[in-house]
Amino acid sequence: MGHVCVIGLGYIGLPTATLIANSGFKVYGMDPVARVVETVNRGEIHIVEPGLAAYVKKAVSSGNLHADVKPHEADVFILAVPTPFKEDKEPDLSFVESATREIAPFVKEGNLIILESTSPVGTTEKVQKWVLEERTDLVGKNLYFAHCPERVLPGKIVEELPHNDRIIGGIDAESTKKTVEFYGHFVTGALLSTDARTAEMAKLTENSFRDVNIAFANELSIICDKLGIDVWELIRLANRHPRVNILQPGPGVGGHCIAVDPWFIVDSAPHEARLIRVAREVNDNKPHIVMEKVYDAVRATVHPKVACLGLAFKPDIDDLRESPSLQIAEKLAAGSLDELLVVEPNVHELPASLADKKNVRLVSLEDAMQDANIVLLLVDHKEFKAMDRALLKGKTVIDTRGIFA
Ligand code: SAJ
Repeated sequence: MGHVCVIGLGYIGLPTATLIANSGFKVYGMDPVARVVETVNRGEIHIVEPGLAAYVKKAVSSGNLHADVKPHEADVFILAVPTPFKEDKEPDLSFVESATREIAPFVKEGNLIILESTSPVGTTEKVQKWVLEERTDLVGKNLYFAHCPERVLPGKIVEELPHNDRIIGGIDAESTKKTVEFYGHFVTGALLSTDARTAEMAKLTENSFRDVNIAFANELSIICDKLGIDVWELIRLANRHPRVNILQPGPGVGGHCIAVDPWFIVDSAPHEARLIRVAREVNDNKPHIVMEKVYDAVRATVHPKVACLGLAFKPDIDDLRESPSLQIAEKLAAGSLDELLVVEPNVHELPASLADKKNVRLVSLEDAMQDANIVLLLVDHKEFKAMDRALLKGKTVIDTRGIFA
């Protein structure tokens, strides 16, 4: 079977490299961080993702997965590097560009180069341009380029990766065909052919669709607060209509995808993407609305003691990155509160941004319920859903996820 080089061993690159290795390919994983490379080569993982550890161990011990800080010659190259945005919300393609220029010396005629990173429209064409700038000797030779965006849900990556349908868009028909053939070796979901620009836009569209729909729910929650209506009951009732399916309001939108990708569309079409931009603004503003509610409660309470339930960006995971709940806890900790109790069943210690604050303590749910008189529910973790509601008696409860309703 062929050789594959996967660039970037993060949340997408590592599971992808592992899946391909466990399907019989020889895979060279490349990551610039030496610690990541050493960890993977020991058959261990540096990220938290259910089921991934055993999967990586199997791939490494079979000899099919080996990591290095440098790329390796291969038949197929997969780019799975971050695509964040800059201060002004402009896409930052510097990781894609540097990874592309780094693999260029290893590329041979007939190779297939696949971009998996979520990217603005036109990026796959740029990858082709960057390779040919580095390798003028390959101009006019057969090289294949395609975009195949990842679509897995953090927390369910190992489960979803082989089964999800994939969108595959090449820069030409031959590139699309070769990429479909390649993914057919390890993906059982449907492989849907299109062109590179449509594939890029499809991924951005999926996450923007979710963002706009969450913004709708978040805006409803703000309107309902003003009108004295229970938004959770409202949504439950409205969703009984056969063609209505409103998502759930929350303290804001976290993670590294949904809060980022819509900006790539806004950047490409700033005058046209009006709804998509406003949705982002509504969701980004939600943590501030939650903070205002907490401050109202603090002002109305003698000796206020606030307990934050949850820091993760969504339920039952330990991922605190880009989490609106963490953002809220950090702001509260920086304020004038004497004591902020934090309950996060999925971590053993506070993140650095809270650990150095004298007024913050990571406590058990029981201790928080004992001590706090203001309870701020931020994440619908299973432990909180199962909690005895009687413990909330006499406390001011701010429930951003509607689990106590
Ligand atoms: N959220 C709400 N209300 C909801 C649903 C979600 O407030 O009704 C919040 C969550 O609490 C979280 C944020 O939105 O803070 C995002 O969570 P998520 O579960 O919607 O999505 P992610 O970021 O974990 O993964 C998304 C997925 N995309 C879609 O569902 C369209 C996943 O399939 C993508 O692969 C992933 O982004 C990605 O990597 O792009």
